Amino acid sequence: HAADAHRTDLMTITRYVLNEQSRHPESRGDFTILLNHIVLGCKFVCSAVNKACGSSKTHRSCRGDKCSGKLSTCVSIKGEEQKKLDVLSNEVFIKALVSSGRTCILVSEEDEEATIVEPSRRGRYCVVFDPLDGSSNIDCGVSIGTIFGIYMMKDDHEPNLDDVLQPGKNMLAAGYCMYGSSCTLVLSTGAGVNGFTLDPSLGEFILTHPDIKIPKKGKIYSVNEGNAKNWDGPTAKYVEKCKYPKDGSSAKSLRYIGSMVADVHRTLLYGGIFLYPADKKSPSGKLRVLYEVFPMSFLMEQAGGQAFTGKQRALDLVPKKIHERSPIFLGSYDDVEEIKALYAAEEKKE
Ligand code: P6P
Repeated sequence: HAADAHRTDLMTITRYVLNEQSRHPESRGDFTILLNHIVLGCKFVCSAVNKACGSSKTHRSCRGDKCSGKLSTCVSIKGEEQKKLDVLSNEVFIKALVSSGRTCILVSEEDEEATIVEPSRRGRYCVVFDPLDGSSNIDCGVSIGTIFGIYMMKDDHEPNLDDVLQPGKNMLAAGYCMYGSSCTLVLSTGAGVNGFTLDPSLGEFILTHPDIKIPKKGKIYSVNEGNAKNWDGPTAKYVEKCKYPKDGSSAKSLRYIGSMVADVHRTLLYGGIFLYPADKKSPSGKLRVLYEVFPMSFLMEQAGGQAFTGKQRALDLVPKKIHERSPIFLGSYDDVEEIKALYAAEEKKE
């Protein structure tokens, strides 16, 4: 009957978080309420992203004549004027987070300024998020995703940017929701990493990947080789080592999707290393600290991997601006150790 029990003993993400909640008797269920609102946003975006569209004009609420043939620029929900999917996703998450009544400041990749929640709707949590990371890939069907991180406000004062300009190690939770062949939400609340898959018939995220641990060493490296001419010494040396290992081991495989959530999800499950280094063109790399680097680094550490900026442990970084960028090397513990050694050797030379 064990199998039956498994089938009928549905561990939904809400039940999982409630169980987690019992580890924090002082909390008043606020985190569960907050997470439920994030989950609601993910369900909405999953639905919007998965509507068949393009020139087939099969989009449920497509307005035919005005159809741009591109989902990324045509999501007309309830007759609203056509909105880019990432703009719409951002509005949905902002509204869901404010209506949770548990947040006080929000930082979104889509908004230049942080959102300070009006006093009557405020709670103690600060959420940093990219509502639809990798959205440039949507028209070719590549998996994209929402990435988020959650801080507690520093103290009971008027919320301000200091509440979100905290090192990533202060995050209480982080996660991503990947919109691909299935909708998978990967979450850590600081006690390991768990993956939940949306069961469309139930409209619930069900625990499908309990206690994810990243392999200690991997056979895959993931980087945009098109930037090779701009890399610094240690990155160039490391990638060379992946391709032409000197110790007789086999070369690593290159897998690069160009959508961070998809590349990180594969790295988490299969092992290996994901790199977005600094280069001559972008001395701070491309990826954003608060809502790309920190959440993914938090998850990697919680899964037994690590994350490095080229200078320090990624989660020790203290951001000065909400849209600040950083180079990032994250993944299997041993693989990141190797590139850390190359940067340390370079530093000794200087
Ligand atoms: P590049 C997508 O635009 C994104 O922000 C991440 O999702 C992805 O990892 C990265 O940029 C890809 O950047 O320069 O390799 O195209």
